[in-house]
Amino acid sequence: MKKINLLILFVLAIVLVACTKQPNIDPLESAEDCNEKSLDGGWVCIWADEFEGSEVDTTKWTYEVNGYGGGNGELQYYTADNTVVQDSILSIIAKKEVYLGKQYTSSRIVSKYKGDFTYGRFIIRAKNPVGAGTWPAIWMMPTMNAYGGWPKSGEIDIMEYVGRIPNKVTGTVHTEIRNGGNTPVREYTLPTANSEFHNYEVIWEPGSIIWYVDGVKFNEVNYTPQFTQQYKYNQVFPFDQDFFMILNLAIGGTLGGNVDDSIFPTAFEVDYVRVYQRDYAKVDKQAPSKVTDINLQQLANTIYWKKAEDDFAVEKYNIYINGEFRGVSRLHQFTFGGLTKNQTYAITIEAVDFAGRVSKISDPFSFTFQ
Ligand SMILES: [Ca+2]
Ligand SMILES: [Ca+2]
Repeated sequence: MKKINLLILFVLAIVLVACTKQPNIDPLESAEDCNEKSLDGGWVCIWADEFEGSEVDTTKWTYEVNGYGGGNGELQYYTADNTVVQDSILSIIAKKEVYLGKQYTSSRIVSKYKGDFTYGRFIIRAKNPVGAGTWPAIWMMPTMNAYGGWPKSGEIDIMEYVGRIPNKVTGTVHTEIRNGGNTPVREYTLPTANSEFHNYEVIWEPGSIIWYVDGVKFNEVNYTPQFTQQYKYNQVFPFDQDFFMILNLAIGGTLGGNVDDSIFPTAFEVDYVRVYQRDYAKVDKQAPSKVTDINLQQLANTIYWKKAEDDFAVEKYNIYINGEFRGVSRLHQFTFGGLTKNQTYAITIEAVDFAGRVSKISDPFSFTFQ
């Protein structure tokens, strides 16, 4: 009898401990108008446009109307009239027509302030236009430019295509130091890029962006501070803020190149845009691992450490000085300010996942402020 009582107590204790470790976040609600509400791995569709109406849904998209040329010498004037929504497809149609000083018209729609996301899985099914001079893109820009104007706050190009190279698509990011010749662009060979619909996809998580075409991975960018010792994380990986979606069809410009005037009208067609986020309340079961390998970085008063392991993802790190909370970092680097010169401090760090589970505190790291 005594043994059984002890056993019951033991089981109750385990249940109690398990209950206190439940995530402190609510489950995600799926978007009603998304045609595929969940995907394996705990992904829930939180925002979508299936283009099932008869016009662009302006509760989700805004037309950017201008002849600015996108900063790339592009030749089109973007109007609010170069789109058609029919048979569950959005067509962005480029035309050869003189309009307000430009020789071509087209459209560009953005989800800014209507669909803004930090992290997630973005799946866009699209078919590229035919013809030299076309330059369609599925991409994302920062809503609030937390780290300054382009490219300091980043740009995520989910899919770019130019009609003069019809059998390839590309994916990349632009940041303050990953720009120009350092842009981590990768090509994916896709002979049917302009004749068939394909799924263009990005999975964006803290410190990581991965590109796929039809489920095949073709590019990956990770934040690894040991390789960029002289920079703050945001100069390398400013992707810890809201980004919005852009769908457009540019004509000519630096990447589009020479235009074949016999191709018009030509259309960039989009079947759907679906945005998924992980339902961490449901899938996350473990706290992150203890932070280890804290190091001084070349950049003054900056430390970095090994990214903590988690069953899904670490959302942030809490930084402590002499046991007192000092600040939060979204990535595995932190720059101190406002300390006393030449004084030595004991730094400890804990990792927190998206379910609010907290790691054990790190061993103290001795740090002298300069
Ligand atoms: Ca559709
Ligand atoms: Ca976890």
